[in-house]
Amino acid sequence: MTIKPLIILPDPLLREVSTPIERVDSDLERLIDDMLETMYDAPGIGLAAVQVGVTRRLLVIDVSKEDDGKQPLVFINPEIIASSEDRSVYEEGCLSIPDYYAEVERPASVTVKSLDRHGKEQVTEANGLLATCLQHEIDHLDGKLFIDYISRLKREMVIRKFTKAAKSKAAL
Ligand code: GNR
Ligand code: NI
Repeated sequence: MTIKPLIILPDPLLREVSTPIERVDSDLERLIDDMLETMYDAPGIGLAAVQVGVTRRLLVIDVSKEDDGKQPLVFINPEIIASSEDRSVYEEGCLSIPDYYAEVERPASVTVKSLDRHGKEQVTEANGLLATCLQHEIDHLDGKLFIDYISRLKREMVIRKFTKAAKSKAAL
């Protein structure tokens, strides 16, 4: 297994719409394992394939507490088929926007249809942190970031800061 480098803001890849996965084969299995290793190493509670440079509709999540051991979840071609009317607010962060956090309001519960790592259809009813994380990750597959939900002023400040950081890094 391999820890892959993370794609960081303002990389335009983060704004691409990822394409559906057509075959669950051994190459995909390897990508899933690399994504899980990359997520645990970061550490993060979720990771979309685009964050390791692969614009495919695949994400991994683990929202378990440390004491309960690892509980990796894999979602291939995930689709939100139902969302609750009631909302919840979480302080979100993103491995592609390191060290920036902001509160985001989203549906408190969602139902997600996807394929599991064996290509079998699964339906997941999520609430709490898992519901927020699933929505955050599925947004990535559509080129959307959590900073799209904050004020334009704050968003532009964050983008400017990361653009400057990328430029000074490139100049080295
Ligand atoms: O590690 C992560 N934590 C997190 C916290 C609140 C809401 C969403 C997330 S996802 C994030 C990892 C990440 O960037 N996934 O795309
Ligand atoms: Ni993210």
